[in-house]
Amino acid sequence: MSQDAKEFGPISYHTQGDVALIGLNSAPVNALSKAVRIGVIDSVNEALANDSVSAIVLYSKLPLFSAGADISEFSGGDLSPMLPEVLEIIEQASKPVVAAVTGNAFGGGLELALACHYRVTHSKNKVGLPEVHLGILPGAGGTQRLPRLADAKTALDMIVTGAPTSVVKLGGVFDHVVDAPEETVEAAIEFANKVVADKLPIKRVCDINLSFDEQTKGLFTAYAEGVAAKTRGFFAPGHCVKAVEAAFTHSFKDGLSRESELFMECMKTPQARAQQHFFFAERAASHVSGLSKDVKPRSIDKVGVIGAGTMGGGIAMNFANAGIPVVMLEMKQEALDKGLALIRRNYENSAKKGKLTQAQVEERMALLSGTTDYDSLADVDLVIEAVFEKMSVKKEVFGALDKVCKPGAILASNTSTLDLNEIASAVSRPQDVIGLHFFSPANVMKLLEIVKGEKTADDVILTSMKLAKTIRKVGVLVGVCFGFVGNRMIEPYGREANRLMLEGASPEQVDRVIGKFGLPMGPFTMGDMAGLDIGYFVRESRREFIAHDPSYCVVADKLVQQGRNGLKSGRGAYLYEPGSRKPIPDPEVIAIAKEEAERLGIKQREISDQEILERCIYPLINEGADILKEGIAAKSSDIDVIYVYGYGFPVFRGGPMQYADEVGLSEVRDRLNYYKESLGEYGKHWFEPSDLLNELADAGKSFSSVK
Ligand code: 3H9
Repeated sequence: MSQDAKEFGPISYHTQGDVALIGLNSAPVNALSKAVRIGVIDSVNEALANDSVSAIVLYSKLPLFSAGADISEFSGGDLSPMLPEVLEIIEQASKPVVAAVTGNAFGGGLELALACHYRVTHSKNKVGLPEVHLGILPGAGGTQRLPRLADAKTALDMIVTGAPTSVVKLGGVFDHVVDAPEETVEAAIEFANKVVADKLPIKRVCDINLSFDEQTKGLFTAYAEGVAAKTRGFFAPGHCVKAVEAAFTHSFKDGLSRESELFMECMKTPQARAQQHFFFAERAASHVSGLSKDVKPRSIDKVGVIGAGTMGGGIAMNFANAGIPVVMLEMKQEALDKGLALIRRNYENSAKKGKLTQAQVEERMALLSGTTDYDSLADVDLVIEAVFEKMSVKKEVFGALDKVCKPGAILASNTSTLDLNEIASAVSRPQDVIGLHFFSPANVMKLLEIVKGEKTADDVILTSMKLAKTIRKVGVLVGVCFGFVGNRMIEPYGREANRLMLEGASPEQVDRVIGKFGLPMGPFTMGDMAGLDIGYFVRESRREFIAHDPSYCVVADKLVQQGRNGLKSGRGAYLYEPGSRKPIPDPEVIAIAKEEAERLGIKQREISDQEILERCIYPLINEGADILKEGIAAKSSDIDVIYVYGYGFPVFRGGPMQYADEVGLSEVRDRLNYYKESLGEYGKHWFEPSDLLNELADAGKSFSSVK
């Protein structure tokens, strides 16, 4: 290290020969915070002022080059110097600046590299402009500089999808690509020395001119149309296309202004707030407070799954995908064979789509074995039961596991509604019992609700949270109550959808309103897909809690009693042509609703879309408030993660609790009170605002303020 080594905040500076080395060193991910921006300017100025320095290399001292702008700064404050100013200083520097892109460069991190005069990286690296996932667009020149180095289509793809891209596919962007990550900095220094020795020009991306020929024009028109269809409901993708187009239609300087204008338009939207909230929500879910510091996770090298049906099979696939052997238990060999054959079919389908090679299919199948004998579970580290949702059945299974599983094995239930503490009472080691609630299809859905029982040990919780990451799920820790977080909140949503049908709304009107709000499907289509008999079965087990409301899901009950179990029987809330999943409105269902409404003395009327939305979504939020107050969820953002990843709640609304914060809690509370008054006895019973909602609304606070 040279004598002149210095630190400018989180930026390190030293020289090696004629080259000044500027190292980004802001753990964990080199987010370009105000301190980093100031440090970069100061160190560049230091190098420019030193006559013995002839070139600059900008590199990272961390594995990542940079994760881009510091997202936590987006909520405000004095942000000067802004990132575009920093990049302007670098681009206009009078000495050549080489970026040594040692690791991933995302968002502002890639924009920083694009503002340098040359870029060196290694062939295993990936870079990207993921701003669109935060509801914004690259706002530090990324939309103007990237198309000047890559072609228009590549730039559009990267900016509109936000997907990380291998540097190998970005020939025009990088000037030199080495094989190994650890060679990158040395190669960049060599490159800088060569630029100086060979008197190569300072290559400023801003000097490149682009032309907007007919072919490019056509590309943008087609792209804009495609994006509108593919990203329905999202605001930022369309703006991304407009910003990239400006690189072709404007001068560099004007293009930057246009980018900045479009960036600010995005930044001001509720969607940007929602998506940025969600970015942190997802990460915060993995931080579980209250666990003892010394706690260590247990190792999970072999897993048992009880039940080889659709759920059990899906669960098993997660572990096989992560390279963990699984033994699946069924009572009958035939059911076991069927389950394993179904898994094979799933993998073969992925292979047909090119997502897996045939060798990978075989590797994964080799990790899966079957048994009809509980004794085969003696050596597993974790066992997950996915059997029939009935307490007596679950307790019997846990009793059997208690006898055969080794000490320290984690005994998990995939129950979606039942009392985990009661299940744990069936074993002599309740500290090893936890709920691992997968969502269907279990090999696809990202959510894992991790249910902590009264006696669950800290290391069992920690192991489960870590395991979620291993199998590429987002684990959220919740407490025990009927339906836990997700299904408990979906109950009032389904109840209101059904009641609205009695009051005169059609299933297709309700589904249209919910679809427009952004969920992938409305409650009636969802019910038909899941099977109406499933909801009926849950209601049967809870008749005592709903007996006071004679209107409770009566139409759904009637449909099931008539054998209309949904998609699988070709008839549910809708009709289905054989082999088709397209719901067809059925006047018979409307007639049943009318008949039931008359019987119950409910006057049918025209119902506005706004009422449908509020009556489905606000009671769900109200239930979330109770869940938060009771500590079933530790924080409102955990509920949001559960809803986005488990129920398809639109990420551009940030989840139900963030949506409520955005609407304003006093507004949500007022509307609940309105329905409480206007819907008679029904309203009085179901629309009472939760205590927490009242408290927060009175104090002008949000759910996110509850810590
Ligand atoms: C942008 O650049 C805008 C510009 O175009 C224009 C500006 C004018 N900021 O994900 P991890 C935190 S927008 C602040 O668990 P991994 C994260 O919250 C930015 N914090 O690690 C977590 O904190 P905690 C565009 C950030 O290894 C910790 O770092 N860039 C940022 O699994 C570790 O994160 C992006 O959208 C940030 N930019 O994944 C990239 N990034 O430990 C966003 C991370 O307290 N970042 N943190 O929970 C990522 O995609 C991933 O973090 C990354 C690493 C792949 C980089």
